[in-house]
Amino acid sequence: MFDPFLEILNSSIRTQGGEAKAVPDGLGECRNEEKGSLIKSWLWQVPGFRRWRVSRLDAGESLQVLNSVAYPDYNIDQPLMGLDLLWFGKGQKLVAILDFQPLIQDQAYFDHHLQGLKSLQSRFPELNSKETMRSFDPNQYFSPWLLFCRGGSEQASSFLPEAFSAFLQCYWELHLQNSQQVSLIPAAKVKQLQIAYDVYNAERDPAHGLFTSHFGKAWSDRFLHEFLFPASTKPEASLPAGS
Ligand code: BLA
Repeated sequence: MFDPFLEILNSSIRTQGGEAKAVPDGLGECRNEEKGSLIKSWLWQVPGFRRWRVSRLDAGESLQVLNSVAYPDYNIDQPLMGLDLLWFGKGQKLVAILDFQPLIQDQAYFDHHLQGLKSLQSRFPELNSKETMRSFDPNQYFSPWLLFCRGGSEQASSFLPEAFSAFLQCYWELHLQNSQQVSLIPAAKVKQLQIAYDVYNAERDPAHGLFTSHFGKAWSDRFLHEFLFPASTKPEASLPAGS
């Protein structure tokens, strides 16, 4: 269901000079024949970004996911680009989250980086739902104007395609602006904050159970710590032996 979105994302990355990079061994693709599920991931080298990852989970009618995070270079203090589109076939439920994920929760930083996103939120009121978050803290790494909706299939086909393209366009514009000016947050601090993002998200990621049920614990642990959030602590380093 999200293949057109994946196509738009990958081709927009290419247009910006993105080049595909190797995904760590064994993590680029994993299949569960019994469940008919396949997860595929891509890594991109994009000018101005130190890392851009994309993953797509296709479990047929039952589950579809498109997930991506872009980490700007450390000398650019702009928010990370985060998107998570999910379709659960059983309940015919769409969950769509598109955000410029701020490094810090600070009004001046918001004013500087989030004007575009703010106007997108008013352009697409359907994505303005004041949903409560169950796993995450909305005040950590989410912006006040994140585009968020829980809905059904009509939402996925009506406004979401247009909102998705507009969102990407807006993020590229922000990136262009930021590439031409000096960051307010020093690079060493940006690095620290991006690492903290990975640590926080590896702890909270609501997808880990889902990955485990499809692809097993060993693969899912590696995927979480080596691909999704590589700056997070490796599980063997943080857990007591034997746990
Ligand atoms: C929620 N994301 C979820 C859920 C799942 C995933 C299973 C719970 C669904 C629900 O709330 O009904 C799935 N997350 C994934 C998958 C990957 C992943 C498959 O990382 C990886 C391939 N999540 C992100 C990013 C954002 C994000 C980048 O990975 C930011 C835009 C947001 N996901 C996000 C939010 C929720 C969510 C806000 C709702 C969680 C909550 O209610 O607290």
